[in-house]
This record gives sequence, structure tokens and C-alpha cells, in this order.
Amino acid sequence: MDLYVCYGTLGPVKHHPCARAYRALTAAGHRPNVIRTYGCYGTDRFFSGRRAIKDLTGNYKVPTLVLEDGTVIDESENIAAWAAQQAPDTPVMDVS
Ligand SMILES: N[C@@H](CCC(=O)N[C@@H](CS)C(=O)NCC(=O)O)C(=O)O
Repeated sequence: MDLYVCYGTLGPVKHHPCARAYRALTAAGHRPNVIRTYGCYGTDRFFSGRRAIKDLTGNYKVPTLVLEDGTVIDESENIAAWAAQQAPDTPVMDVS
């Protein structure tokens, strides 16, 4: 799966939507390919990655998640909700 973000995934989840989406995915066991689109602060349309996102979602904002089957999930809260519901199977460690 591809996770389109702004400049990265750092920062507090409360204030940075890309960090929120990334941490929700990784906390649930997903390992998304992180694709930086740059932009922000009104400059989004100057960046090809953001224009590609607009073609996908109708808006320039990230994070946007694109699944292997082409499904597009926009908005950090929607990505976090999907991550929680679709956790990949994780092996159970035998500690006996
Ligand atoms: N409600 C959105 C907000 C997303 C958002 O503001 N993303 C920033 C990057 S962290 C952005 O794309 N800003 C572009 C802009 O506002 O022009 C979400 O939670 O996903």
C-alpha cells in the first residue's frame, strides 16, 4: 500500500495528519510505502505529487492511502479507522 504524505511522518499525531495516518497504520502492523508529495501552505498545486492526489481524491490534501487493489482512502481519520479494522495477521510468538 502507498501512503502519500506531505514532507514526512514526523511530529505529534494530534497536530500532523500525515503522522496520525502513518502511526495508525504501523501500530496496526501495516508497512506502507511512504511517498512524499511536498507542498502545503497553499503551494500544493505546484507539486506534481499533489496534482496526482487531486486527480485521485478531488482535493490536494494528504495523507491519502492507496491500497494494492486501487482503493483510495482519504483523510487521516478514515485511514486510522481502516488501519484498526484491517490489521494484517500477525504471528503469535510462542513464549512457553
Ligand atoms: N482533515 C485532513 C487534513 C489534512 C491536511 O491538512 N494535510 C496537510 C498536510 S499534513 C495538507 O495537505 N495541507 C495542504 C493544504 O492545506 O494546503 C486530514 O486529517 O487528513
